[in-house]
Amino acid sequence: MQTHNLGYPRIGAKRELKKACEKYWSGEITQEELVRTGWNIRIKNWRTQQEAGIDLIPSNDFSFYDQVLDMSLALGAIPERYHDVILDKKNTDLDLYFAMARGYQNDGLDLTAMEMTKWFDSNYHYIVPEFTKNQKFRLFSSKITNEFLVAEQDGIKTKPVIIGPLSYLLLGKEKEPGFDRLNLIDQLLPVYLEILAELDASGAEWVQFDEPFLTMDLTQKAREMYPWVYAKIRKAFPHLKILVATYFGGLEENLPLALSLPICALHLDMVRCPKQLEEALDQLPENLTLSLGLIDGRNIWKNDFQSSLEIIQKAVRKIGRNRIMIAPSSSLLHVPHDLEEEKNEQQLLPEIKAWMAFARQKIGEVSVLKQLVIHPEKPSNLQLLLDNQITIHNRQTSTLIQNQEVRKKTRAIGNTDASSRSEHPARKILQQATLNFPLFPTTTIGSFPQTQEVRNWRAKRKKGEIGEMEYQELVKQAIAAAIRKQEDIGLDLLVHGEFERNDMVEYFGEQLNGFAFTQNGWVQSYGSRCVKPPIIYGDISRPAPMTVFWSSYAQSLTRKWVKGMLTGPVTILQWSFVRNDQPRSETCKQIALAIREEVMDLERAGIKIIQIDEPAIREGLPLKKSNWKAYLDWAVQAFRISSSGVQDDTQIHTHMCYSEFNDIMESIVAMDADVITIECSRSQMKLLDAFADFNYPNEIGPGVYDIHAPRVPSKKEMVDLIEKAEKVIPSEQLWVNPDCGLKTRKWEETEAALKVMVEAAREIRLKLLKS
Ligand code: THG
Ligand code: ZN
Repeated sequence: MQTHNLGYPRIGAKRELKKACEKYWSGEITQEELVRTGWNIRIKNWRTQQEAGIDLIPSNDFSFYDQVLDMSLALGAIPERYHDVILDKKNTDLDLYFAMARGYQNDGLDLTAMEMTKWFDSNYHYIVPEFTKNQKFRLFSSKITNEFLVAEQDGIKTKPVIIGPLSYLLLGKEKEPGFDRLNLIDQLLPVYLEILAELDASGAEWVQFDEPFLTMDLTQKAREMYPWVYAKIRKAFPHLKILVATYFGGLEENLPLALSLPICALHLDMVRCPKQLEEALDQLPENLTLSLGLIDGRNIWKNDFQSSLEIIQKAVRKIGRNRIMIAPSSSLLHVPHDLEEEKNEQQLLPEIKAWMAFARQKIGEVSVLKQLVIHPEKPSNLQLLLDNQITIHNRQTSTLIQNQEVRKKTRAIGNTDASSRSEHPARKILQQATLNFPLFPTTTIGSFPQTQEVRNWRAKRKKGEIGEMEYQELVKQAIAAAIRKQEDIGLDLLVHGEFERNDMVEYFGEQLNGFAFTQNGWVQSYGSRCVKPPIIYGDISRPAPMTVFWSSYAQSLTRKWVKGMLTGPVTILQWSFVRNDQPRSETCKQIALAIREEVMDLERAGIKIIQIDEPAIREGLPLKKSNWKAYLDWAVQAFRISSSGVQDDTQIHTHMCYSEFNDIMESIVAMDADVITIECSRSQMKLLDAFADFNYPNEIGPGVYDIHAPRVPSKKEMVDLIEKAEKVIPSEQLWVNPDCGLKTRKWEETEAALKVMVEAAREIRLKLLKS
């Protein structure tokens, strides 16, 4: 029985990679220094796993930005527009790589970044490969082999991890019409074989092919290609041991297909889909090894050894120890590095910390499970098992988890949404009477620039260098300045700017009961950007108002309306580590009730417009379509619970980004927000078609400019976009706003762009008057 790991976090235990990358980008360190930091992290990770006793340690799981982009570089899938970057002799392949990831402005070149999208149902984002009809591939970088060789010099024979050819094609998109990217397999496969030839020649024994698409709905064509592709690989390298890794779900109808592949081992996610074991064992061909993904790679709870052992024993009885591998369910990219970095007992109670495991602890668990199988009678092993059972029992029975009051409330609301509101047309009349907005009202999504200064205030307050009152005074000044700026710009609906918030989920979690926080629990979100997801360990309640103080202060400064800003229940759930002892829908309902209380307190305080953001509602969609309805039903219900306790003339807004709306339109309508603002400018209003096709009945603010770059668009560009929107949505339903929040921008560009946006709205109103 072998232990292995699918991937280790790569940002470094103290976010060393993030810091080095950002320093390199701003010219503070050399490329050599950045590259050295990269090797140090890799070597440290390999040694950590070796010391933990992992038999097969992954390599090529490291990346300077994103593992899918690494693959595009390895395969030479580099869109033509970036080729000029390396014409400049100062630039290396790494600079080319960063140009693809982040865009490149220099020496007359002005290249935008490649598109980025969500990695399955996680909060990680990857760079989408781009394919043309005549796409050529060639072996461009030797990163995969290099990592293997460096590890070998360090005495570790790793298992290189690469994205399987079919999942790689499926992750990408066609950049021109008239072809199917799957047909590129004939051009692609030879390059994969070259990579394998290099690895083979370097002495690699195992290679892991990630094929997460096997857990999704596949077309018949894709299903037919799988055996063909892996047969070619097998034929070219009969001695290489190929492990195909599937994760984030069960194989279900693709199980027979996966079991039929001519490979050495198949990895199954036993956390998301434990029930697939039975069928897999029944159908397992004689020469196939089964890798059991037992340790949750997507969450931070300790493994329940007893139940993992039961699964392993079941498999052992059927196929024997030698054909079993044990591992985490997925790459550990999605969990923080090391729980031992959490030293502050006020912040993370020791009782709760004892229930948790981060990446370093999880590979320890994999190793212990093996020991428990091999030497079950050894006293030290018995002790480990016993300790684990006690911890699991403590968590189940802890008084920290249960809040009867909350349970009573969620039971009472049942499957209703407790809505007391009229239909939207009636609400709209009442709202307009109170709010009195012009046509094409202008607003922003909520956040204004989080300058270094603002971040410093928070850091100083945390360290005790400034007191609570002093901090509040500083934030108040920032709010007052933002209100004045918005009035000067001439926006119709103002926001307070969210200067008091770190992250839109963390901020609310910190004020709710049932949430715990880490000091250093960083997880990569994209590139060098990280998030520190809160940990939902118990029943959720709201001990006190969370945003009323700041929103009312902002409203007191102006005669214009100021929006109250909240994060919605589905997004708080989706961007947290969630307790695994009850259904996610139940936890979401508890959050929804807490947000509902906040909404009603804001209303009582005189806030007439309240925005409840749900940017993550789409990424929470199950990977298989057959499970969508159940999710969408409870997700929509949660939003409605949070939003529908108010009077008809209180206006509810919501905001979503990164979303393709076509296949979830019905649910968006069912959310019944009075106004929805969406990201739209990068798609040139294409995303709006879904709303138009559906005759979306409520109001919409399609984003009229992209906030991801510092560029200030011209008035004409924005007018053109608004006119495009007007062609498909009646003007009485339209709002004018940027694509998303402005926290990552600087004030200078923000003010300039918003001024142009307000002028664009005025021009449209004039045109309407004249026509
Ligand atoms: N919060 C959370 N998840 C998210 C987003 C968010 N997922 C989707 C999207 N937004 C991802 N985007 C970002 C953008 C910026 C940052 C992180 C994710 C970011 N992080 C800081 C960093 O890495 O330097 C750290 C933030 C902090 O200091 O708390 O800038 O908005 N949960
Ligand atoms: Zn957004």
